[in-house]
Amino acid sequence: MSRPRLWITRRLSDATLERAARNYEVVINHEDEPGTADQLIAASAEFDAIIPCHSEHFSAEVVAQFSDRLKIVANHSVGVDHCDLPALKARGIVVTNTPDVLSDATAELAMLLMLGAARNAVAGDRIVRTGAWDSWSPAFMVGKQVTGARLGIVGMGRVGQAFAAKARGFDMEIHYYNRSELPADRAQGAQYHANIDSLLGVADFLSLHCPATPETTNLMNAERFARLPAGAVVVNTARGALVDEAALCVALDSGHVAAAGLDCFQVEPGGNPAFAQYDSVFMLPHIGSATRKTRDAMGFRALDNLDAFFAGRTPGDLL
Ligand code: 8YV
Repeated sequence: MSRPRLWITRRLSDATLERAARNYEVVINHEDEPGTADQLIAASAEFDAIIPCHSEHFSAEVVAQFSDRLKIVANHSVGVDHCDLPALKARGIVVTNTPDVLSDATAELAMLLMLGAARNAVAGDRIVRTGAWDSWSPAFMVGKQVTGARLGIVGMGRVGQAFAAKARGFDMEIHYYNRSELPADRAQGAQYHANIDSLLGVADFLSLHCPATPETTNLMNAERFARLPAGAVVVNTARGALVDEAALCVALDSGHVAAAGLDCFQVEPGGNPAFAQYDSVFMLPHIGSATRKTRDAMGFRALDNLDAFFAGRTPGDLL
């Protein structure tokens, strides 16, 4: 039997590409540019499977133009807000993602952003790097202490729990809002809030770990920023859609939000140039899961899902 034809839309890790080539007839997008709507539509006629990233958009409009050949979209991401799942399902196309394997890497980056935002990483790095550091005083670059502070986590799924585990190392008092309360063995002492407004009231540090859905779009708006304790620090490693960026600027201007650590933006790539004026905003370019170990694990997880599908089994991460 001929091997299934697989399109890999971006340059995945070498180990992933080597493994994929052993079992599939693979075409790799070596240019590493995001796949366009036209490319996706054309690929649906030429390939049995696609491994995309969050940079390829499977909108209902695109999926409606697919041919019948494409059988599975095995995402190389945990987030699937770039996929119209009902539209793909209606076409009989199987969709999978890569949960678990990126939780630690993303939680590490959330910790980096939280610490960097709280402790003047942007201004501190610049003043040393540019040779402008010419004085010192006890009042110089005084930040907000993380150790022992109250942390509010929105979305206590796999990444939220991994971040809580790391925050326990800083003796933080952990609170969370989630659709449902976690069993005690997974909550590990974190205090549940049945509604987000209750959580915001205690969140000296707030970290977002929920998916982007129509319900969570602009979850953090002007009203919700105002509910945070004065001087709160906000961290987002989930999706840019969760934050009303204009409202965050207003909250930063007033000082009500003291600082923010952002890996995700409403517009990607590119981010929001309005944040450049704030030394209190520590930014990274959507690299939460970008470690060598995690990239291999994400690629292998996507291939595990493909292998199961083509062996006639249900993929482990079927959505
Ligand atoms: C990835 C992510 O870098 O998995 C996700 O949802 O946002 C990131 O970890 C990206 O999606 C890779 O395709």
